[in-house]
Amino acid sequence: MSSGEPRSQDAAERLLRKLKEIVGDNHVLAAEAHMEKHLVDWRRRYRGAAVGVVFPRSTEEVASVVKVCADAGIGIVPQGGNTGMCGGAIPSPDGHSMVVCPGRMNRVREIDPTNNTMTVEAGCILATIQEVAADNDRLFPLSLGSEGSCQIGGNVATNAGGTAVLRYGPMRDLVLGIEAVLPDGRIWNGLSRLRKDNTGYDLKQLFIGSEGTLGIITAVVLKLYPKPHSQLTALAAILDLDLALALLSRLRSELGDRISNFEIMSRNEFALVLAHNPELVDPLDAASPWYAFIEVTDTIVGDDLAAALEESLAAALESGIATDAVIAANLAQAAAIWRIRHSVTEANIASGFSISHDTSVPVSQVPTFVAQVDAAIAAALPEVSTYYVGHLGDGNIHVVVVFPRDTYATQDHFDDGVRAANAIVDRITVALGGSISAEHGIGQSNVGRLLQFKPPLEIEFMRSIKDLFDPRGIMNPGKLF
Ligand code: FAD
Ligand code: 2HG
Ligand code: ZN
Repeated sequence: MSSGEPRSQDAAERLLRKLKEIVGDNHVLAAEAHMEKHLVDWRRRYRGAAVGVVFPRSTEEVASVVKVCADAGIGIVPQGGNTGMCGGAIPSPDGHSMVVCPGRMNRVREIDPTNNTMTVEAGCILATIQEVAADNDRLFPLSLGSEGSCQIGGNVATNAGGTAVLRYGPMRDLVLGIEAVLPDGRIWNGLSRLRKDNTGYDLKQLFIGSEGTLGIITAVVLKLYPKPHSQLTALAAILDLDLALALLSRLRSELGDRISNFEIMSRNEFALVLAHNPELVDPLDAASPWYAFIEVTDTIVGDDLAAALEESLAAALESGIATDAVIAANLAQAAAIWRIRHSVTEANIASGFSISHDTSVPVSQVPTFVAQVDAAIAAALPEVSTYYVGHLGDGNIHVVVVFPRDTYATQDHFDDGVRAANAIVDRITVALGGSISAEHGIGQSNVGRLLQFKPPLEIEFMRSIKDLFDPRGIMNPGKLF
C-alpha cells in the first residue's frame, strides 16, 4: 500500500508547488475550508483529509500530476461529481492523499453520428452529454437521478446503472473505448471506436467499475443510439410484485423493446416522497401498495406508440394485473411523474437515519426477496420502517431501512440496528443467488461485504489485477479492497 507521505509540512509544500507549476496556481486547493466539499460525501457519511485537491485541464496534466504524486509516494483519489453512494471518492482520514478532480476536462472531443459514437473527456457532466447527443439527433441513454452533477468518468468508474438499463444496459454496455492515466503516469490510449475487436483481453472492461483503483479515466468513447421520436410515461397501480412482473412481461410481449424503463416503488416510499415534496401531486386517485413507473419510446416516425401503450394498459387493467394507470398527457406531466421516482434518495435522507441496500437477484426472485426481507426485518427490528424502490426489470431493488430518531437515539444503538438489518438483507440476497451491490459499487462502504461474499478465487484474481496495474497501491487506497 501507499506509504502515504509527504511526511512533513515542507514536503507537502514542495509537492503543492510542483502541482501548481503543472496546473496553475488557481487549480490547486490546500486550505481546509477550500477543500471541504471534496472531503465529505454528499450524504455526509464519510469525511476524509488530503494534502490538496488538484484540477488538471488535460490528459497530459493528469499524467504529470500522477507522476509527481507517485514520486512523493502519496495516494491519489480520483473524484468526479462526488455523487457516489459508497464513499469511493472521499480520501481516507489519514490525510496522505491528493484528490484529483477531472471536472475541468469537459470537452466533447468528437461526435460521429454515422459511427454512432461520441468521444468525451472524463469531466463532462452526464446531462450535458445527453443534451449534446440529442442536439445531434442521437440518444445517450444512461439516466440517473444525479445526472445534473455526476461526471462521465465517475459513471464509467462506478459502472453506473440507473433507469434505462432494462433496454440499453449499464455503463459497461455503453463504452467502446477508454483513455486513462496509469498509476506510474503513463497514458493508455484505448480510445477505440470499434464495435468489433477480437484481439485478446478487453482491457477497457477492467476500468469500467474499477472505482479509481487502477488509474484515472481521462476520456471515453460512448455508444450512441437513435433518438426516439415518441416517448411516453405511465404510472400504474399494482397490488403486489408478482403482478408487477406480470405487467412487465405483458408489456414486453406486446410492445417489445420499446419499453425502456420499468421501475417500482412501494406505497410508503411513494407517500414519503410526496410528503417531502409538497409541489408534487399523486397522479392516481387512490393509494396502491405498489407503483410501476413505465417509459416507452419509439424511433419509428408515424408508429402509434400511444395507441399501443393504451391498449396494453387497458388489457392489463381488465385482467386485474393493474388496478389503475395514467399515461402522462404531455412532457410536463411526464417530468412530474419521473420527479417522484428520482426524489427517493433525498426524501429518505430527510426522513431520519436511513440505510439503503443495492441488491440484485434474478428478476423472477424479486417478489420472494422483498417478502422475506420484509418479514425478517419486521420480526427483528419492529420499530424501523422498510421501503422499497428499484429497477424491477434488472432485478435490482433498493431496500431502504429508516430508523426512527427517538428509538435510535444513540450511535451505538443505531450501529447495532444497521448491523442487524444488513445481516438480514445480505443473508436473503445470498440465499437467492444475488449480489450485494448491483450498481452503486463497493467504495469504502462495502469493502468488508465484498470480502465476505465474493468467492476467494475471484478476490485473488482481482488482487492480482490491482497489483499488476498499481504495484505500489497508490490509486484510491482503501477502496474496493
Ligand atoms: P464520484 O462520486 O466522484 O466517484 C465515484 C467513484 O468513481 C469513486 O471511487 C471515484 O474515485 C471514481 N472516479 C470518479 N471519477 C473518476 C475518473 N475520472 N477516473 C477514475 N475513477 C474515477 N447510481 C446508479 O448506478 N444508479 C442510480 O440510479 C443512481 N441514482 C442516484 C441518484 C442520486 C440522487 C444520487 C445522488 C446518486 C445516484 N447514483 C446512482 C450514484 C452516483 O450518481 C453514481 O455512482 C455516479 O456514477 C457517480 O459519478 P460521480 O461523477 O459523482 O463519481
Ligand atoms: C435509485 O435507484 C438510486 O434511485 C438511489 O440508485 C437509490 O437512494 C437509493 O438508495
Ligand atoms: Zn438505483
